[in-house]
Amino acid sequence: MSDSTPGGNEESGVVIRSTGSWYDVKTADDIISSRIRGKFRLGGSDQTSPVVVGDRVDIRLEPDGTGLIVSIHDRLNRIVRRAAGRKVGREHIIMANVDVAWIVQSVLYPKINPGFIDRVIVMASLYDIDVGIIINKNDLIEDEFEDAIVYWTEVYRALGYSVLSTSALTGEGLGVLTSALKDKTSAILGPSGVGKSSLLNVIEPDLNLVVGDVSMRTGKGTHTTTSSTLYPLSSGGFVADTPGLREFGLIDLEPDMLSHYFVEFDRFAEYCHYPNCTHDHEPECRVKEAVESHAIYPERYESYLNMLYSLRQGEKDVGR
Ligand SMILES: Nc1nc2c(ncn2[C@@H]2O[C@H](COP(=O)(O)OP(=O)(O)O)[C@@H](O)[C@H]2O)c(=O)[nH]1
Ligand SMILES: [Mg+2]
Ligand SMILES: [Zn+2]
Repeated sequence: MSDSTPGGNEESGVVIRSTGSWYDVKTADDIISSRIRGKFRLGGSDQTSPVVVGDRVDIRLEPDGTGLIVSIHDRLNRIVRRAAGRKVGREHIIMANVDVAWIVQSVLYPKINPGFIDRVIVMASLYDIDVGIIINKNDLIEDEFEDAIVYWTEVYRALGYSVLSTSALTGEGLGVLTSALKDKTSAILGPSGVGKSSLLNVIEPDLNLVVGDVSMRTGKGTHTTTSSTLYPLSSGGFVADTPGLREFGLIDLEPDMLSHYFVEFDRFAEYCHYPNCTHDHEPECRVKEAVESHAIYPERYESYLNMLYSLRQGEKDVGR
């Protein structure tokens, strides 16, 4: 993708913020406000923006101190979802070059949504991005739903994902999260209101991110973070606060391939009668048998079917 190598007045850096027409590029010792060269486009791709947060770029330094992005390095991976609204069918890249995707959920306001977790896990696995789960607002746990929180924690731990129990209010679990973020590039993903910005404010107080109210009527957060931004961490590494994702539409995935991204299905799927079994209606399906015998969590199977059906319909109505 590079059409030039950094020379005398060129430097390489990472895009840490995008405002639409300007991009903040962090170089070795500066942050340079940069534009994109007029005709410069990523070859033939169908994206909402050619340069995204996390991209490694080469910039040419202009006499006025701004930069001109002249090339984008190949992306290792990306976090992408099907764009919602009028741009349905197009992809919306949330961030590029991610080491770990942390899925944030909360105990209450809004309550935990395993369907969302499963969708992000599938997307991240598709691009070989490690996944962790944060269940925030653990200060709000009360007897009546404690069992549910314990249950979901067990489900995802049993699948091999780390699950952190945190509170931005009391600071619980934040030492573990801080160590997990060190020296990595991490994306913090989740719906509005779960406490993404609040968690980052505790970990890195200088960030002063705006924290939103949660509507008492709908239990949903307000969208205060409108685009992804990468923040350098004082202990090393970068973390991205991302806009609240109400829905997470899958893209780049054929329905037949979906079950490969449900890690616990694999060891049963290889014995299904039909080699291309989708574990839906087919007879002699070992995955369905495993669900019946509780060797696979029924909620994960339900989530799988929801995703399978929406992928088959081309995700016309993106699941929550
Ligand atoms: N009780 C409690 N409230 C929290 C916690 N974390 C965030 N909140 C509140 O949840 C609301 C949304 O927080 P915010 O950080 O803006 O969420 P974001 O939309 O995910 O970035 C705010 O009113 C926060 O004060 C927590 O751990 N416990
Ligand atoms: Mg926020
Ligand atoms: Zn099957």
